[in-house]
Amino acid sequence: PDTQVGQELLRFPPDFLWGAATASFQIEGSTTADGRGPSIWDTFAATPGKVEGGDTGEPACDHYRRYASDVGLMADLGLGAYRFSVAWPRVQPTGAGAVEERGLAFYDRLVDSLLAHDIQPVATLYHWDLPQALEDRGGWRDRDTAYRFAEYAALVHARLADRVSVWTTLNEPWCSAFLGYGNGIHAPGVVDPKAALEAGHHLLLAHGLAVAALRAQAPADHRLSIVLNFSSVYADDPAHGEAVRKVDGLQNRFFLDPLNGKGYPADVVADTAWLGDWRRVVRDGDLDVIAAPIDWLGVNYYSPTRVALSADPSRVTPGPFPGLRGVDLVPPRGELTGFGWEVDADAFTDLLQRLDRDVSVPLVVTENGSAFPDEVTDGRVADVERTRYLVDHLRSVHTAIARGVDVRGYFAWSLLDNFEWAAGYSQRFGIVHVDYTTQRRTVKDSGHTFARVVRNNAVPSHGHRF
Ligand code: GBH
Repeated sequence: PDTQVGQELLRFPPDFLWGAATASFQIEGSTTADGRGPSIWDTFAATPGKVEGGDTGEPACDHYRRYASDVGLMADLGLGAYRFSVAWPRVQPTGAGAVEERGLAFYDRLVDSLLAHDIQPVATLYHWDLPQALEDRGGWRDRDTAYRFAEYAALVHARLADRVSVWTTLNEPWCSAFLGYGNGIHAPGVVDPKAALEAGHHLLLAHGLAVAALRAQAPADHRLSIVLNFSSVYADDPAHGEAVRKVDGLQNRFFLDPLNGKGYPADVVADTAWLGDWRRVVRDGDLDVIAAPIDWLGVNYYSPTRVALSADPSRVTPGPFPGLRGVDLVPPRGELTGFGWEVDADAFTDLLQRLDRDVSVPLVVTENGSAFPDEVTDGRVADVERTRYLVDHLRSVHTAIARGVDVRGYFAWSLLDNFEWAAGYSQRFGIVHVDYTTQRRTVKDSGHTFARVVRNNAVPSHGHRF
């Protein structure tokens, strides 16, 4: 009954890594437990009007206390890997100096529990929860934050290095810089496009310094990476290629090119020059630090971006892209997720093939997923749209691999419904449903489907039932 006529299995490579991803602030709760200091997201969420429904990091998924049963859930799903992030303010409550042993001990317990279930830990050192004390000194606008990050990264790595060998420095510096300091829809909520580009540089510098620090102390088999959020950019009218170039520059190449040792893209530098000279923060040697070799690149993909040239070429484009002018961001079309993001699985294959040309290290899909409003009915969550999104996007990954792209793994975003940043708890991305009143977890149909994908190391060639 599960299969359709003509259905076959599309197999993934033998050692393909299957997992699910989360982030500390989105799931942990317990925001004042065991000496944790405040982060910029605690402050932002406590500021009226910033997060939908006035939602905060409490209780989230209460994962700080329920991690052991959550790891049990991962084991039930058959996951081979789990991507989590470490909360900097748990480890260094003020972002510098003294280590809070109780905070570090939580990640010890989490890692031990994963290993006891044969689940490979994949640790992200920064998924947006900057210690508030560092923001009070300028946050990512201040160069010093990059050095503090490298120190913090080295001490977390030193503690877990005997058990965790796969590491990510930053998750999506695009969001930290451009949403945090550009249009202010994320913490710390600063609206200053020039500062956003400067923050982008300090984040890349922080990555490079952390890679150097980890490399100096890591065993040779440790694998270091950064995770970027990419989008394929399209214009309907081929005459609007200039709009594609501009948005691709700020979405993708601003981060990719310096990591690839090419420095900041000349066209982006020219397009943003009217904001003032943000490159004054780029010091001699910084670009070499940023270009430190990594072992793999994390790819987060959700939706494509559609653009057109504005009728008025000097019009400043409202939205997250600092300094963008003369471009209209075209509304999404076709099937949309509950968040209003466009569903386009072919754009994912395009993206992976493009990255294969632009990147010389293996790729891992570190996030991919969709938000829809789910309900538990008789103990079941029939999330038809999310299941279809999942299977279609997995077929896109399979197609890219068949075309020669070196993709080593796929992590579903997210293991659990969780605190969806400015949208609070209103958007559910989990393959497992969370009832925020009872903290009950219910594996959604998409979760059961993902478990079958993992078990078979394959997706069905047609349809979505499996
Ligand atoms: C990721 O960011 C985060 O890493 C993760 O923490 C988060 O929970 C997850 O995605 C879901 O949001 O407005 O239609 O043009 C995603 C970065 C940037 C992707 C904005 C979608 C806008 C799409 N996002 N982008 S649209």
